[in-house]
Amino acid sequence: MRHNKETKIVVLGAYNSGKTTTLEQICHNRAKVEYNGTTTALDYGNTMINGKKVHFFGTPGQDRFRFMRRIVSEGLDGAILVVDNSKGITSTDQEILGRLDQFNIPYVIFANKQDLNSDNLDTDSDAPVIPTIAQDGDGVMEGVETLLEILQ
Ligand SMILES: Nc1nc2c(ncn2[C@@H]2O[C@H](COP(=O)(O)OP(=O)(O)O)[C@@H](O)[C@H]2O)c(=O)[nH]1
Ligand SMILES: [Mg+2]
Repeated sequence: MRHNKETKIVVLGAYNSGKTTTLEQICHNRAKVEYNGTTTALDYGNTMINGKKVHFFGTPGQDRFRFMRRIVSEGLDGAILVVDNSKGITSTDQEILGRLDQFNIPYVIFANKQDLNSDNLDTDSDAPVIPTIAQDGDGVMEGVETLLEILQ
């Protein structure tokens, strides 16, 4: 039951890119399902931004949980693709980018782990690329605000 003042954002990306860490930086109210420190089913959190409630859903990166990405991505307003900048765009990221573009879903790309590699991220996407260090919170809220501006 979603109120129309509420926004649903999905955090996507390859395994270990920093999705859960990003969500932890954004959200004050959180829930997650983990096994041995790895997201198995989903991450969820919400927060108020400029008087609006924004819901964030994280997804597992492993291929065996691909079906969860589809369920979690139902009815989304926008997406954040979290890329490990020390690895660049992986095949999982490429597949996600293809889907986002195909369905015209507004999104931003977080070029995460800038502390490990601060080179420009090489991508053929037109979406804004925001450099982040999720574990320190660097760039994260700026990136969320960039996405929310695109959604308006
Ligand atoms: N060096 C570095 N490590 C990070 C950064 N963000 C996340 N990590 C680490 O990367 C690992 C995977 O992060 P996690 O958020 O669990 O990734 P997920 O699988 O995408 O949810 C963890 O050990 C994090 O502490 C970052 O900006 N820099
Ligand atoms: Mg995770």
